[in-house]
Amino acid sequence: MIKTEIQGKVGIVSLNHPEKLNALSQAMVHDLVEAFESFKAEKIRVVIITAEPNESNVWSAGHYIPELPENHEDPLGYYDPLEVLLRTIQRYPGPVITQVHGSVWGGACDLIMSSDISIGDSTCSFAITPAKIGVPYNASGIGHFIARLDLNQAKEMFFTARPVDAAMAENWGIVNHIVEGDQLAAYTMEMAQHITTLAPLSIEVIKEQFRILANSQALSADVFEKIEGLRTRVWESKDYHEGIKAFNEKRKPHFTGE
Ligand code: YXS
Repeated sequence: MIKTEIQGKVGIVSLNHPEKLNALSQAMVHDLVEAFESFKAEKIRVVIITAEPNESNVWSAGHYIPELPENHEDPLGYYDPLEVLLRTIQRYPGPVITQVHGSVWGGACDLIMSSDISIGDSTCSFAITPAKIGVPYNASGIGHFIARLDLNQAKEMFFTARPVDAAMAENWGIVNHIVEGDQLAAYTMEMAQHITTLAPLSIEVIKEQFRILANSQALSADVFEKIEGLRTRVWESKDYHEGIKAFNEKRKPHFTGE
């Protein structure tokens, strides 16, 4: 489901499941986490995540919806495979760059926010979609958006679930740069190769400090339990099941707030 390649000290991992628009299934996430582990063992300094092109021009359709649990379980719990992948990216001991051609949906948008640098072309767009499906998004995920965006921009993304286009994404800082489509891979690789010429330990430790400082908002146990209680109401709701059912039946969901 993925392709991997190494160029010097740069690892490239490419999402490659066109039939399901690179939706982040457990199987694909497993392969991705394994690729990161093997890059780490080989002391790869920078990882680029990209996607093989598909007819729908989708970089990734997000969480693999048929795998969202319907048995009264948290759909985005700490050990959900996608959550494990996001932490793997954030804890990788070198920068992870996302190279984006096409649209990015749901959990894949969180993956972009969890990467260190993003570079896109004019086709890229970004939508965070829990409100389309009835998913109680988790606190760590919301934190990834707050760390990257202004609060009002993050709220607009979550409340409308609409794609943010390339120009707006550059303006808001979802991506660092928008470049011409035919320059995208070369531009990204040049940046990655340049980073590999700099001091490895310095970069590794700075990245870890960014991660710690971005997460430094302390939550009391009481507040954390309140958040979990609020979210439980959502995954136990009729709307959550309706969102998944509607996707499977290829129709618009009918939400009632129950
Ligand atoms: O019917 P077949 O077997 O050909 O499969 C279709 C789709 O069912 C499948 N597919 C997916 N399968 C599992 N999980 C997905 N997320 C997913 N998305 C698509 O791929 C085949 C081709 O899709 P199709 O026919 O709809 O392609 P299209 O070109 O007409 O439309 C492309 C999209 C991206 C606009 C459309 O596929 C779409 O809206 N997909 C869902 C995007 C989305 O809302 N993703 C969020 C997933 S849930 C998630 O990530 C979090 C839990 S949350 O929402 O909370 O952030």
